[in-house]
Amino acid sequence: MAEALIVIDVQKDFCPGGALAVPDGDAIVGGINALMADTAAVILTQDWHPAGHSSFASSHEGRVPYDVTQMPYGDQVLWPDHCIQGSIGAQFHAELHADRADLLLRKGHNAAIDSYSAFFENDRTTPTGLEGYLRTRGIDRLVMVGLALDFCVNYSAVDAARLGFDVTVRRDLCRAIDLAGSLAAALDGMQTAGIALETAHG
Ligand code: VGL
Ligand code: ZN
Repeated sequence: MAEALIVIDVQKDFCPGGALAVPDGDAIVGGINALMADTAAVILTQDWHPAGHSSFASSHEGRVPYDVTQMPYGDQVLWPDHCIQGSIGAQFHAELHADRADLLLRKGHNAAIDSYSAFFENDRTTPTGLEGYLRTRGIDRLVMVGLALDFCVNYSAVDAARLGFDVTVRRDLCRAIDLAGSLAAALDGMQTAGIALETAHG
């Protein structure tokens, strides 16, 4: 069985100067390029929201970014408008070697449900199709890197572990938003899920 590298949401809007900038988000690009050059199977995910997406604070009267609201599927943080389909902010970081990828997986295109995870939308049941893609390629081990460690990387890693993949998160190739303790909670949750948190591989 084989290993894949999953590069989560290394997009302009999540880097300094972007709409939902993760502190130091661009500092990981060089390391990710090096790791991509070293891994046989590479998948990039791309947050890809329609304008007016339900995860945007601007879609909710009287709400501001980083408020938490109740959705039919549970709590949802309301974000600044970000990664709108076709926008500059939705593009991969200019220095990311995106040409190296076998698969680009877009997520968050359903206006009614956010999708942090590369595997399921935030209802934790609507699949993106990535599980089937990996299994049919005979991939059972995943290394994850990218943005943001406490949201999309965390959800993707926990879902992957739940699906039975062997998951390693390269912490040094991730950066976090860290909203109201979200980083500590994410690290805790990933550890509990049996995910290996490493700062170097191999
Ligand atoms: C993300 C918040 C909203 C992420 C995506 O990539 O971690 N965070 N959309
Ligand atoms: Zn998003």
